[in-house]
Amino acid sequence: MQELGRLADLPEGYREDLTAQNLVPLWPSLRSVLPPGVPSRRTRPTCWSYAALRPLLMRAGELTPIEKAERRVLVLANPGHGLDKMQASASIYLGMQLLLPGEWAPSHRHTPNAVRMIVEGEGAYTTVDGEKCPMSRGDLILTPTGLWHEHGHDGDQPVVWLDVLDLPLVYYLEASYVTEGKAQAVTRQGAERAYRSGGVVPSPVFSRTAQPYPMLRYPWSEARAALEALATAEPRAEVVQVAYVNPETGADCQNILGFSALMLRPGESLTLPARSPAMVFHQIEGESEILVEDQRFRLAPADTCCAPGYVPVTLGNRSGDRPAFLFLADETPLHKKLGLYETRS
Ligand code: GTQ
Repeated sequence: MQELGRLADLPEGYREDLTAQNLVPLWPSLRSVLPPGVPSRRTRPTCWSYAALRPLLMRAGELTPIEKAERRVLVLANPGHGLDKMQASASIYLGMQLLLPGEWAPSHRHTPNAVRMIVEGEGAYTTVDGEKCPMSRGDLILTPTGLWHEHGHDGDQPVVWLDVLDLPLVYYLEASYVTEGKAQAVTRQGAERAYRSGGVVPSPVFSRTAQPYPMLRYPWSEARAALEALATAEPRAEVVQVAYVNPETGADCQNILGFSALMLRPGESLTLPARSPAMVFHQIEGESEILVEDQRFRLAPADTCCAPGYVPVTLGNRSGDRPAFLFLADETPLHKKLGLYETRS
């Protein structure tokens, strides 16, 4: 590839004349914005240990009352982007949120989409668009763009969940903002039960209007059972994985990030091919090993790691007699909508 002229090759006076007119020569930067073959990625393979994070999160509970935090969150920041950027990948934000018994995180709504993956504790709930969603380990709860949400806690132990947002992307687009609200009236509960039966969904013919987000809560007991059933029904399936979808359309459950759960059979190891989107892995149950570039992460329950796009990722179950369950978040819906999605072999 042809070497291009550098900034230093240009006379200083000329450079100053360009700057004075808010002009920049492309050629000294062309190879950095359009690198050959593979994009440059700031996203570094990074792992966050729950055992290391948990005491720091509990300490935040002592140091900062909920009224002074609104959302008491420690952000899982990728050092490749700079910790102050608070992002795990180009489009993914991750945070561990703590709610103590009796606390309330007030209602608001914002443009970025969020989901919560419940990590520990019982008795908390989040109310999304009037629907009260109880939180238990492994449940996935959606908070799509623009929907009111607040978190409460009637239990007696700390509750922790992992927030996954497309905040870095929406912020980059200069489209990120919040609106504060007042406590919501609960108008629904258990709406996800309408989608529980295999292959049938509530008929839209008479009374229902198409809802963009018909299902807000995906109980782990159901997703786990689906994975086990899939492993049994298709014992030779290369990957035992289920996607969290809009049950009325079968499409991704949110617009920008995609979510799935994956089961590694006892002793199983598999390689996901290199694909353009960055990915996040969170260990729900069991123990995994994850190989990304030159990094080897050993995940225990509640550990979380991320991988940049365009590299293969090898997943292994560290146990020979128990399955391992992972929650995955990635940028696939976004890449597909933008026409950027690629798989490489
Ligand atoms: O719980 O609404 O981690 O608004 C970041 C921003 C959580 C939330 C985060 C938020 C929330």
